[in-house]
Amino acid sequence: MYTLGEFIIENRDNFPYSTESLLRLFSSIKLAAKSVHKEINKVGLTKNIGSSGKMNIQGENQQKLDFFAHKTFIESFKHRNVVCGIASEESKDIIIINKKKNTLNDQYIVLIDPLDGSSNIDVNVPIGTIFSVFKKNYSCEKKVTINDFLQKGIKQILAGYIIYGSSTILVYSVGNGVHGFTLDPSFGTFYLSHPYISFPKKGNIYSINNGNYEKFSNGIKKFIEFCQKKDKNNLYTSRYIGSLVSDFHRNMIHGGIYIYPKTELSPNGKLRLLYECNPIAFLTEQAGGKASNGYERILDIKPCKLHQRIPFICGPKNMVFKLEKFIKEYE
Ligand code: AHM
Ligand code: MG
Repeated sequence: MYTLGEFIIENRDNFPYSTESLLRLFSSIKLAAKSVHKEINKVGLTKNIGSSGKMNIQGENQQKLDFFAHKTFIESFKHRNVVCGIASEESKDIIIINKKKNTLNDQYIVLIDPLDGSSNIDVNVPIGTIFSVFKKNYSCEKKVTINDFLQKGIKQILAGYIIYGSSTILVYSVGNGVHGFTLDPSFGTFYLSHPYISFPKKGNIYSINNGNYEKFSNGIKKFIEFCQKKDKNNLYTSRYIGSLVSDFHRNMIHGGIYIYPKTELSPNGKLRLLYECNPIAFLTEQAGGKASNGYERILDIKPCKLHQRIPFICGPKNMVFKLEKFIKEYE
C-alpha cells in the first residue's frame, strides 16, 4: 500500500513542476491535517469547542476550532519554505510570507478554508479542510500581490480536501485524476485507499438546503420538483449534510449533484469562489464531472475579489447539464 509520499514520487512525471516543492507542500498539509484531526477527535473533552466570540471577515460567528485550524495550517506552511502567500477564509487580507535565506521554491500560493462546515463542528458531523494551490503569477523576485490570488481556477496546480469523518481522508488532484489517502492514526501515515476516484456514470442523489426553497429561483424549484417526481426511471433521493466536503465526497463516490444556488436573500449564493468552489470544481472535473454557476464553468471565471461568493453546482455531467437546462428554461 502506497503512502502519500511514495505515491507522489512514483507519479512525479504527472506533476510538471518540482517534485521537491510538491513534497514540501504536502508535508505542510499532512502535518496540519493530523493536528486538526487530533483536536477534532477530542471535541467534547477539551475547551476547544464553541464560539471564539469573534466574527470572521464574512460576518459569521467564528468557532474556536475554525481559528485553531487556521493557525495550524498557516504555521505549517510558513515553516516549509515553499509558499510565498496564503489566503484563508479566516483572514481578511492575504498573508505574505517573507523569503528565507537559501529558499529555492518560494513561488507557490495557497488558498484555504481551514475548517469548512462550521455549523457541524460541535455535533460530531464530518467537516473538512479545502485547499487550492497556484504558482505565483510573476517572477520570483517580485513580491506576491493580491493579483496572484485572483487567477482563474483553471490555473490551479493542486487542489484537494481533508475530510474528518468516520476516518480522516486526504483527497487531491494535480490534474491527473483524483486520489484519496486514509490516515492510519496509529502510525500517523496517510495510505492510498481511493485511487482514481470518479463519479459513477449514473447518480441519483441531489444535495441542496431545502430550507431555502421559497427563496430559490424558478429553475431550481422546477429541478427539485423533477427530482421528487419518482417513477421507475427517476429514483432521485435527497442527502444534505450541510458540510461541502462531506456532501461532495459522498456524491463523488455514490453519484450525486451538489447545489448551493443564489437565493432572494443571497443573490451571489453562499460559497466562496477561491477557496471552496475552485478547488472542488477542479476535483469535480478530474473525477469526470462538471462544475458551474448555472451558466458558466467555474474554472473559467476570473475572480474579482478574495472572498467573492458565487452560486455553485457540481456533480456528474448529465445531472449538471439537466439542472442547467432547467435554469435556462425557467429563468
Ligand atoms: P462555512 O465556510 O462557514 O463553514 O460555510 C460553508 C458551508 C458549506 O460547507 C456547506 O455546504 C454550506 O455552508 C451549508 O450552508 P447552509 O447551512 O446554508 O446550508
Ligand atoms: Mg467554508
